[in-house]
Amino acid sequence: RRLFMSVEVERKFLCNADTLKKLKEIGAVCIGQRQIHDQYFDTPEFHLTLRDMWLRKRKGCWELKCPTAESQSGKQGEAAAALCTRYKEITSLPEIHLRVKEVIKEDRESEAGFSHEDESWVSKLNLVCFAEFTTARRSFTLKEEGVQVDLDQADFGYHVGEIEVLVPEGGDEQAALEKIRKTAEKLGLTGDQRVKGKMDVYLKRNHPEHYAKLLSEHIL
Ligand code: V4E
Repeated sequence: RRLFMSVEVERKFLCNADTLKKLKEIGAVCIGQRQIHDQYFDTPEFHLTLRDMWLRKRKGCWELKCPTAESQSGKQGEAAAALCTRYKEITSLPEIHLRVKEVIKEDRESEAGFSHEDESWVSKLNLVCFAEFTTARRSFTLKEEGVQVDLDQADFGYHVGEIEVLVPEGGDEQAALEKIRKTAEKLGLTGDQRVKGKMDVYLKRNHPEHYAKLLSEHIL
């Protein structure tokens, strides 16, 4: 299970016909395959995503991914770190609600009788679902401690891999970056280009206006 609030350090990569073979060669062990259905929410004015905040419902649970102080790893770091993203993952609903409300501000007056029991907070904050898709994910663990590789196939036809390390709050993010760098090297990843995530491809196709806004603000 995910920790209450951890930082996910991640590097995406393009899969090819060799990826599975390579994973086996370096001793990666498949730990499962599952379908993930995600619904992403934002206001019609994009209050959240324009701040690089990603609110989603996955398997009936709310999750919020938001930038850390040093989310853009590579800005001052080495080139390999520039290929990684770092996001705080929040899974406590009261904490999610607090952060979302903070951003959307109270143009929308205070809600008397607020409760997490039902989902009225979603509509009260004018949050609507802007993206919904299902991903078939195969996950692998590596000998390198704490490193997981996911191979994702989204239902809209995009295939992407991720090397990720979850760092508990206050943990060593530099060590995580180093583990990811080593794993990428073992997998023979050569490209020095950032690889697009599923959302990037989804929005470009389905919501070009939203996509253009995020591009112009350097969020995607
Ligand atoms: C953070 C983010 C988004 C939310 C989805 O994150 P992502 O890691 O792409 O999805 P997924 O399904 O792999 O989540 P996990 O199961 O690992 O928690 S959508 C866009 N972003 C920002 C972003 C970015 N700017 N650049 C890259 C390479 N990735 C994500």
